[in-house]
Amino acid sequence: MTGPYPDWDMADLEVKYRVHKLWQADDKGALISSHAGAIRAIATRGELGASAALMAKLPMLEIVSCYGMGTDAIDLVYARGNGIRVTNTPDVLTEDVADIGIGLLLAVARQIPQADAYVRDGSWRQANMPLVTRVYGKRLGIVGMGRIGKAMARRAAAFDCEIAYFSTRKHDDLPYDFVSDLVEMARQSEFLIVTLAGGEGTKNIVDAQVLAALGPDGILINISRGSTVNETALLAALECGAIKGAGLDVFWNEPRIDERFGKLSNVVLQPHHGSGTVETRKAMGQLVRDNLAAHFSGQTLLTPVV
Ligand code: 8YV
Repeated sequence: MTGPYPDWDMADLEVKYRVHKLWQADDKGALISSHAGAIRAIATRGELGASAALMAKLPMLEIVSCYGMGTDAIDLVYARGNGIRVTNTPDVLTEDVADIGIGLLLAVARQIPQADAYVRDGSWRQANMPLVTRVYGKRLGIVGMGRIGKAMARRAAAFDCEIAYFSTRKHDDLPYDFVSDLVEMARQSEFLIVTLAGGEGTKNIVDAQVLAALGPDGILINISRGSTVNETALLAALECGAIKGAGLDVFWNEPRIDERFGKLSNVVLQPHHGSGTVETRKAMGQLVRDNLAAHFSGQTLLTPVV
């Protein structure tokens, strides 16, 4: 295991397998080399993944089971080329991640954290709080129209938002406006919600030009991967008011994020916690364990990626 899972998963895994805990080892290289000939599976987390260098050290490796939907941190090319199966945890986390997308949007636009502080610190006794931004009925652009993008759109529809999306293709079955140019969609949107998968193909896709098009009244929400947004451009835009605000669940260099975020008053920050509910994490852990069990009993994998 590259990182810890909740106790209910650890307990089950430790009964069924001989578990080596990479995150606890002082000398990770020594732990890997001393068990390299025996390790047949890696249980990893979305943000930790499995590099080609790690997999190459494990000649008996058969499967990487990821506790997460995103497999951008797993070298899928290496896995494919070396007959290593890869599984992830799609579907079970979709609704929770979309929930936090809406939560962040409301928190930033309606300034819920600031309003909470306003009540607590007694400012309300002196004056009414300054007015905030409406969410209902606004123009909302969704970047990426996969499972989470669709779940986000369903929620935004309940707020009577006008919904557009940018995606690799038009989805004829969806009633939302397809915009093939991301800058153009940002120009048309008051809120931009990033739900894309991470990886090389989407790296820094939200760049300075997209943020400039979103403009000084625009709000950016990122519930996908930090890599999809050019963070240098985002920090600059937030600091100078080129966009109004941002709600961010994901960052570059998690968990040691850029300290400039903490100094901004127009952001609401989350510790990569979109899927972080007890209910979803239980389902994710179950799926990791079920995929491993299926593999080792010769059954079909439940959610194969490779
Ligand atoms: C993390 C995620 O995996 O599903 C994903 O792709 O990024 C998250 O659900 C989660 O934090 C567990 O590591």
